[in-house]
Amino acid sequence: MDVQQTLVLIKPDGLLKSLTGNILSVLSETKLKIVGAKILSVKKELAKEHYKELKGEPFFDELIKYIQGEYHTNRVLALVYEGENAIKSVRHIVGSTNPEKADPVSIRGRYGRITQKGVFENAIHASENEKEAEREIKLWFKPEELTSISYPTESKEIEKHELVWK
Ligand code: IDP
Ligand code: MG
Repeated sequence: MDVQQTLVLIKPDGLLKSLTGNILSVLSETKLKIVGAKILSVKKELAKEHYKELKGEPFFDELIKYIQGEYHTNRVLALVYEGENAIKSVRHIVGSTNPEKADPVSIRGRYGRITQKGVFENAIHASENEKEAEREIKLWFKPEELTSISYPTESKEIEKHELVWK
């Protein structure tokens, strides 16, 4: 089995409920290593791009609000895990999408819930397959933000304004 990378997001409900430590402990059981980590506030553009395959679902608008933190806190912890069979191992420990159907000892089974908002609050996101993992890692992280780079890169001059310390 190949060494893979997978994207994990601790969603705003996970952060609001102070579940970060608990979730990271469960993930550490996989023995995978973290090769990228950052906390961020998710812009609408990123939210829509991340969930673009679900456009048209009845819960899509709520899902975009949910990941942007409109129901909880505007923070998401994004991580990249690396190791053998990383994608399936993480998905297994994360559990089913619907937290009420998820194995009770999976992360979503333990910490997720269904509310009246129309979207499952399931605490965590994990890439579904290799294609999605590549797309999502490239969407959420720059190569320089990862300690291990598994996709081709190129050097490009980028002119832009960014916020710097005064
Ligand atoms: P996944 O997160 O297990 O890969 P997806 O089908 O990709 O599941 O859906 C993305 C997210 O959208 C889910 O994690 C959940 O928060 C929400 N979601 C998916 N299906 C439903 C549904 O049927 N009702 C409400 N929310 C849903
Ligand atoms: Mg998915």
